[in-house]
Amino acid sequence: MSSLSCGIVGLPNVGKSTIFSALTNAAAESGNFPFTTIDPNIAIVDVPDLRLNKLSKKLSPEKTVHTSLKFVDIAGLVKGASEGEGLGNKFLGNIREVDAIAHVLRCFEDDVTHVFDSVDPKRDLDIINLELCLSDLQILDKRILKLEKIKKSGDKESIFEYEIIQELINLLNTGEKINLSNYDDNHKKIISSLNLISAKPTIYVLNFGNNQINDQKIKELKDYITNKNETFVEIHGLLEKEIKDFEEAEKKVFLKEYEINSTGLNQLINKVFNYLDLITFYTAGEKECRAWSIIKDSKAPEAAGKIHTDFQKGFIKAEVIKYKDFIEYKNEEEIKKMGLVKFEGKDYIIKDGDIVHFRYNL
Ligand SMILES: Nc1nc2c(ncn2[C@@H]2O[C@H](COP(=O)(O)OP(=O)(O)O)[C@@H](O)[C@H]2O)c(=O)[nH]1
Ligand SMILES: [Mg+2]
Repeated sequence: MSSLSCGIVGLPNVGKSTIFSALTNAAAESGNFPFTTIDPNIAIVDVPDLRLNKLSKKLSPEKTVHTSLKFVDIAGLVKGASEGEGLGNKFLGNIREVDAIAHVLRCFEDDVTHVFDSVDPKRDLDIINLELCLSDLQILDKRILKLEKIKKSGDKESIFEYEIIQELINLLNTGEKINLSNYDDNHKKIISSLNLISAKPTIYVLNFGNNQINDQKIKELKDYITNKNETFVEIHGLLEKEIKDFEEAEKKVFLKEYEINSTGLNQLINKVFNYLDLITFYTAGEKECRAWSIIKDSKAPEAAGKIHTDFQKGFIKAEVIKYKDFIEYKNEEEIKKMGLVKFEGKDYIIKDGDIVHFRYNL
């Protein structure tokens, strides 16, 4: 199964690569946070999951498998990227391939120069988003030219798509990104098919340092993001990277001294995961405890198909135990006795936290 991916995006020198290596180093060091580096710019990170940890503790399986997320450190975009400036088209292409975006904003002052010689995350946010919008406008302009011809034949679908695209063009021209949650399913389907960067789920990463910008500026930035109905996490990128070699106890003291919690990275991973409208179900046995992610509102056979296509083809039923019951009772026999194992058919919608055993016929 391929992992979902998150691109780390932003202007040069805002701390993207620092955060990328903090992610992977944290993984290497803590052990409960494993990762694999595929490429200097690509790493696959396990999604921290307290429920899975508990299941595993209860069953002591031979193997525990988390769901994973792929992070891609995408080189800095510059002003004019959508016009090809600074290899812009290549980097924008990299962004088009990911499922979600972590947009890093520099909130620290430093000797290291910022591309615009001054630190102003709100300005940076607008610059990057404008490039994303412009890049999508190029795609939409091409598409609408094609549709103009087809639509003359009176094809209803083309006319509908034409109207949506016109709406999107108007929006992007104002420099605002596309918020999928503002649209109904018919619109969403078409918008998703266009694979627009400016419609990808985005989390802003406020990257702080010792020498951070003043509180007023930070507050303004947070309000700005919140007013757009978007979300952010706060990270001390350099610090989280530098304490990688510390002992666990030493690390705690250090973080306390700086009055920060070490969960900036965990928060980022979990938020990306939630933002993608995913839920987690589990398979739990003595051999393996495993977390699986599926799109919200998926039915049981689709969930079975995540594990193996044969499970989906030959689906008979799903035996479902709620996570809470699984943890509360001593063993499955007891859960059965209490009538808490439910047999569900092909129309059952998998719920977050379900522990599922699929029955199938090959
Ligand atoms: N003071 C401080 N410096 C940082 C922080 N994060 C990154 N840097 C420094 O800023 C420079 C650029 O960071 P880098 O991660 O390479 O930025 P990128 O171009 O966005 O990938 C490097 O010299 C980092 O050490 C931070 O949180 N605080
Ligand atoms: Mg970099």
